[in-house]
Amino acid sequence: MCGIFAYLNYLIPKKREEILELLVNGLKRLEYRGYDSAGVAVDSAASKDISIIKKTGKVALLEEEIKSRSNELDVSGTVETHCGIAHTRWATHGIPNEVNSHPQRSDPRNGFVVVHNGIITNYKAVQTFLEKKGHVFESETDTEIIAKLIYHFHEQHPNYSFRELVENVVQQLEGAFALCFKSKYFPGECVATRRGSPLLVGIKTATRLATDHIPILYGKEHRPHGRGEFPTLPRTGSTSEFEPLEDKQVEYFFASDASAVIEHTNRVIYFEDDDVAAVKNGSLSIHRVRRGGDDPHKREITTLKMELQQIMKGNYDFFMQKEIFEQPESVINTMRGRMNFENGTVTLGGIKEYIPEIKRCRRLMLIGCGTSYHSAVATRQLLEELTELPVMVELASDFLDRTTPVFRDDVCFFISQSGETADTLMALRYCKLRGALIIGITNTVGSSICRESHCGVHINAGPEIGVASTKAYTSQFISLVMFALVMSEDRLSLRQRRQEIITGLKNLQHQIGEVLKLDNKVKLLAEDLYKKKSLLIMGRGFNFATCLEGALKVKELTYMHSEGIMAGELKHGPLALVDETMPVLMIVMRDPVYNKCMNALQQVTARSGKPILICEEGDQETMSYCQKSLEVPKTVDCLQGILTVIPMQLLSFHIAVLKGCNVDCPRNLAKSVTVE
Ligand code: G6Q
Ligand code: GLU
Repeated sequence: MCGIFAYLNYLIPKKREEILELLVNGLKRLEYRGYDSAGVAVDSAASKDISIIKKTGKVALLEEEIKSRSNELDVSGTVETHCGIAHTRWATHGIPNEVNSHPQRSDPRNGFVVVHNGIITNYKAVQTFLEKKGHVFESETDTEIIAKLIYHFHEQHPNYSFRELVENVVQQLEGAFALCFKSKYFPGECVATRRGSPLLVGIKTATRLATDHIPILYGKEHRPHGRGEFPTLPRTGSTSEFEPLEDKQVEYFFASDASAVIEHTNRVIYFEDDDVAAVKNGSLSIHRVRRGGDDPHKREITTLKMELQQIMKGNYDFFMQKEIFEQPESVINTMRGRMNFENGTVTLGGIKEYIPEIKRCRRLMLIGCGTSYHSAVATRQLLEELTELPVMVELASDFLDRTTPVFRDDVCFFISQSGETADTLMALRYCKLRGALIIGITNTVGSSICRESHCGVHINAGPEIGVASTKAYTSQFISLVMFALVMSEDRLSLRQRRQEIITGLKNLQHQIGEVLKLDNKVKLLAEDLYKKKSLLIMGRGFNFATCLEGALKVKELTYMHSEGIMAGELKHGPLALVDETMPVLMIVMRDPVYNKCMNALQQVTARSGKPILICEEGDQETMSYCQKSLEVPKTVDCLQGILTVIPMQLLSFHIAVLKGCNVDCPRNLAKSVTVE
């Protein structure tokens, strides 16, 4: 949800000013993840102490604060070896304010400072314990216990290394976390760890790295003993830290995701849950306390292919706008190497081996949140048609609330742009525990959902930075369509149907381009709508998901009430909302439910409603019922939702701009929802 960024330079002289700039820039790269406050901790100039600078609100405010304190921070001074940690917070415990911002500290002298992403569920018990020991808490966060607990262990075991102290701390923590620690007792060192929240490290050296992996060092099994006291782990002793480098000069960049690291290095290691990574004397080591059955012996260093420009705005004013207009390319990227339009075959490399098993399953379950859930709604009908299997579509949170029965012969899809959504991830673990086959559909290589799935499909939509999901939706949609095609490849009776879908996919890029040409027309509609209080969006069949997704876009971006209404439900309640003042948008395509949609249209106009229509290009007859319409090219019915959702993305975008809303970071929302 929030962002962690830490920078360690070893034997590379840097001005404090450069270090602070680097930390702030790292945070700027992570801004898109959503946050409410920010902070950094660096070595203080005058003494061995640590300076913490925190600010509620945007990173730019933190930057100003740092500038205003440049004398005190001695920004022109140079340090050869230094560790700085930084954070953007999205509050879960305690309101967004400076005291609650991170880094959190162990004591007024800043002995240990920590940044945290996630939630510690047992913080109350730890806090009570520490209060009894005389620790005085200053914030309302769950995080503060972490800083104080490490201090407590340090006082108990002054000989323990920084890494050993952190290992002891994480033994006591329940919940989800990614953590980065800094300490005045261990200058120039950094320790980072994760469980449930993402974290990686980028490594930069002047010469090539001497290795492509870091071995994992395992500690002894922890057997808790004692009451009331926190038992500590036996010392692992002076394990010789692995030295991966030929050249001792090195820089490390710890971050929640690669966007903050890529401008410095493309060599990264994604940490796994319970890895404790420590940098000491310029060397990185990765420890795990326990050795499980199939634990690997090393963590590979991955070379990232992502370019920085991919995550910048390009020629657009907003990331969301850029991402909407990227869809002709992103849909192609999703299909690249998978769709063979020449011979009409589809290959999904990531799940290929599992197809026979999937074909034998009892049912398909599609699970996700928000927009990702809508992509499941959008493709359910086609999946039912082409697989002839029962298909359940579930919101992850509700699925977990119901403790839904899941069986070994179920196939469960977890759809998530970020791959880190807590509810989706927990639903995944729930299903995995019950023996179901787990398929991840994500846009983030190396994300938790990716790693924990048995197999999966990367939607390859490229980084999506606008909080409102757009190109990820159309790519998720296409991924699921391709899956349906794979499942039906040997069905003679479906040959024609499959062929029309494959042709539809082939033409999509061009057709999306055509839909995007509606931009100006949509903008004019937005001018009519932006002062209204509400917008009802109606449709059914293959286009019902567009109504839900369109309404979600309008809500999140414009703060205007909007509702996606199943046209078949109109008479059962929503029709009461309709009068001459209520804005209504209706999707009416020449598909099998056309006549039913027309009935709904007439019910609306009979109540003096003046619906805006999204219909097929050139459908004069349907357009004659409405004053305003947007014509989109016709494609095969099951793909039409891709073309009808784009005007909705544009509409919500233009309304948001006209209302002066923050398009890329709508209030109260975050890109990656790593809490329940
Ligand atoms: C929509 C939002 C949101 C998102 C969910 C699920 O515009 O981005 O609804 O789709 O929070 O996120 P993931 O797809 O990353 O799991
Ligand atoms: N739970 C912590 C807090 O409220 C961290 C939240 C976050 O992930 O930013 O401070």
